Amino acid sequence: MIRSVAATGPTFRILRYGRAMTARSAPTPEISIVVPVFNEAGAVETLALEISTAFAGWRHEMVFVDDASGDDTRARLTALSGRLPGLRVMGHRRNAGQSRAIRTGVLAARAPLVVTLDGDGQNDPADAPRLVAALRDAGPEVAMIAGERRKRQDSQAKKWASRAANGVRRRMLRDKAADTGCGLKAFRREAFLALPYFDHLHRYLPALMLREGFEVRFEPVGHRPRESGQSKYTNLGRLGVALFDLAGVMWLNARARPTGGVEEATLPAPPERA
Ligand SMILES: Nc1nc2c(ncn2[C@@H]2O[C@H](COP(=O)(O)OP(=O)(O)O)[C@@H](O)[C@H]2O)c(=O)[nH]1
Ligand SMILES: [Mg+2]
Repeated sequence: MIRSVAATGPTFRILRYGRAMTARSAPTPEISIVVPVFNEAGAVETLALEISTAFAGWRHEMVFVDDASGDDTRARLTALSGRLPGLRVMGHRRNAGQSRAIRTGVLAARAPLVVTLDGDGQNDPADAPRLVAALRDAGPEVAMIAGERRKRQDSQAKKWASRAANGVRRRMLRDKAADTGCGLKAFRREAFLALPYFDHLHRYLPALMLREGFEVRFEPVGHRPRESGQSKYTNLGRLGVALFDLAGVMWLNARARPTGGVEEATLPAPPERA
């Protein structure tokens, strides 16, 4: 008898909203812009319009992923989708975190290149096309161009905590990344989906890309103050999981066994038939 097992529960059911079907049936985009949002009702409309302006010259789609917000983030986005045909609004049934929301968006993305931005408007959408163009023009060995925030517009306590966390992570993982918390990153969809998934994965993308043998580049980007809503992370909460995750990524690296590059043999042409 065949026995089958399936994961059950809301994680595997994705809800589609608004004009998603219309955006999904449009011509294949060059770039998918993925934005994870959780209780960002005050920011999402302006952000979606700014992204649309920044990518006006590109065949693009925006995939906003609402992570079961308690406010009207999702309703505001769906209302906007009538005005922005490139906007797709997806949602989780329960809160699953920023990394899971990014993964949901990347899985849904139809373009081979993806760029992510924070949903609170702190990343400037005007910086995003530069990263995407650099990735498009780079060789296939470059899997990601990651933004590094210059002049961070956050509290002093957050800046210190972030500097310390980045310093420890960089020393332990040797990923050469100065600012993995920056939400602005352009990467190849295929490369991202080749990485092992875990909660808070988004802070370890450079290390995990290097682990798969890809090259990662960094590009300075701007940063803006949060104009609405509240930060979803506390320094103490972040520290707790950061140590746990760091140990996990060190284990992953220790078990990586790189190939040094994969080659495919050129086979001789088959003999011509008489
Ligand atoms: N989907 C999702 N996004 C989240 C969650 N927590 C934070 N975010 C998003 O991740 C981004 C960064 O979070 P934020 O609170 O601004 O972090 P900070 O800039 O470090 O203070 C924002 O777009 C948030 O909406 C979450 O649980 N789920
Ligand atoms: Mg923020």
